[in-house]
Amino acid sequence: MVTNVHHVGIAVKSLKQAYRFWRETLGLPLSREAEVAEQGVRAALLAAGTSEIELLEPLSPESPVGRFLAKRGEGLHHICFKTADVASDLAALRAKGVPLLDSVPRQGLAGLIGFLHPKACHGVLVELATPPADEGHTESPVRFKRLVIGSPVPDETAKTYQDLFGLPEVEVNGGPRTMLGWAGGATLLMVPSGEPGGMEGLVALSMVAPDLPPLVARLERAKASMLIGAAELTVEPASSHGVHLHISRYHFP
Ligand code: CMX
Repeated sequence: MVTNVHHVGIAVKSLKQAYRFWRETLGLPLSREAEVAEQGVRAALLAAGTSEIELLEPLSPESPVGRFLAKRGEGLHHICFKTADVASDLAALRAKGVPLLDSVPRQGLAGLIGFLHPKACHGVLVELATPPADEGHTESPVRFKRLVIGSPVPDETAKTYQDLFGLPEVEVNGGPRTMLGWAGGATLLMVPSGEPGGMEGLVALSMVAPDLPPLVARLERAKASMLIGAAELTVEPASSHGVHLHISRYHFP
């Protein structure tokens, strides 16, 4: 039913501050920015390969993102899957008894959207979006690759995502992990929550930068805390608005 990861939402205190890292340092181009008053946010979509990163600044501490920041601080907030017909997908999920926050679609920054309740997806907030037909594609120097989800029961979690969204399984090298998504494209990796130190839900974002040296130079100029390897780097959450961020030259593994 879903055809790609449309975007990954990140809750931030201030869009202006977050732009310094996500736009200026990583180089992700701004697709659009707008206030979504009904959601209590000012949101910005930044191009990241065939998916996007959505930065969310709360308009008030009482809004859903304001409460999220107060409770958990800045960081990964939700995942949004692209679908051709959000209205019929929400109706099908409702008919299956899946807990929804929106039973009919409404207008969001990503197009027509609807949220499932986090309890539908093992504590992860999932959005479905049908973007406008004229949504363009902007090239970006760093691309979305994978989202890592920590779960005490990774197999069960993967099964839920397969059942609800029809996500195909991508083969990985054994172990207690399951990867779902599109071979060569966006994927979700379900790992036992013990691996990321007991963290459950959205725990890390993995991206690809085929031309790594200029990115490393920009990160160094921005004084980002990071570990640098030969073909990859890991940015500390303190430098990337609460996100455990891994960037590699290669799409695989
Ligand atoms: N991901 C996972 N769980 C979340 C969450 C998130 N982003 N936000 C809140 N929760 C969890 C809380 O941790 C809490 O869990 P526990 O009961 O285990 O402690 C539970 O949901 C209730 O949290 P709360 O702060 O007491 O309740 P809220 O009133 O904030 O309700 C939720 C939570 C998910 C229903 C609400 O945040 C919501 O409606 N979100 C959807 C809309 C949204 O996030 N809009 C912003 C995005 C805009 C856009 O993309 O257009």
